[in-house]
Amino acid sequence: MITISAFKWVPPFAQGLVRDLRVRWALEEAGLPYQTRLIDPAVQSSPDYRACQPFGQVPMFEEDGLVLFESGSILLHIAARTEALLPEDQKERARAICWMFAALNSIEPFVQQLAEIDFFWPGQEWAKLHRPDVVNASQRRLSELATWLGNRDYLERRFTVGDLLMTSVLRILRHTDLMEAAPQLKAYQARCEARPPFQRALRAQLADFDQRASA
Ligand SMILES: N[C@@H](CCC(=O)N[C@@H](CS)C(=O)NCC(=O)O)C(=O)O
Repeated sequence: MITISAFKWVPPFAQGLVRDLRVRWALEEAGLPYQTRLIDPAVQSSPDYRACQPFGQVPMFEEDGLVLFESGSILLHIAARTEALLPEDQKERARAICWMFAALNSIEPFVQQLAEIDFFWPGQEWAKLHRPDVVNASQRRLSELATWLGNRDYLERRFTVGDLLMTSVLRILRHTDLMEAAPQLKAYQARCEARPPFQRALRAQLADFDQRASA
């Protein structure tokens, strides 16, 4: 049985964003059952957990003695097991993986910086000064992504793990109005999030937080 780590609880601003969500989504798309290891800050810093996830973060993936960390690598490992996430055609496969890297390396650093400024450093003078530059950089990347997308339904011919990861990254902007300037990108995100596997994954993450809240 696959085990993934997730947080026992996070504040509302982070619920529905924590990176185990993208792994749950991939597992749902692949039809692979999993269980969660719910952790708290004490576990995060424990030697036992650090042996699985060197940075003490979530998500961590474990199956049959194989332990993986970094959501991108976990997604690639899951996607390689199903045509539902990675096409069999070698060129299409390579393009899907290309979009995974684009999501992680060309979009996420900007939107993550913005989220950190807004959630972790609000009111700090340096953050107020730096924020407009981060907004501009994020907007530029969104506009470039929207241009690529054009009238396509997905980043390539069909839904792949590249879309799953890109959508997961775009969600980080949900507290802003940045997506309003790119209606086709917003529609793309909505199209991917309407998939039943995403809805199941989201419900599962939120249910784990509810479980802790009612404990
Ligand atoms: N690059 C890592 C980032 C993981 C990450 O930032 N996880 C967050 C939750 S979304 C976390 O565990 N934060 C707590 C910490 O960094 O101590 C990945 O994609 O897996």
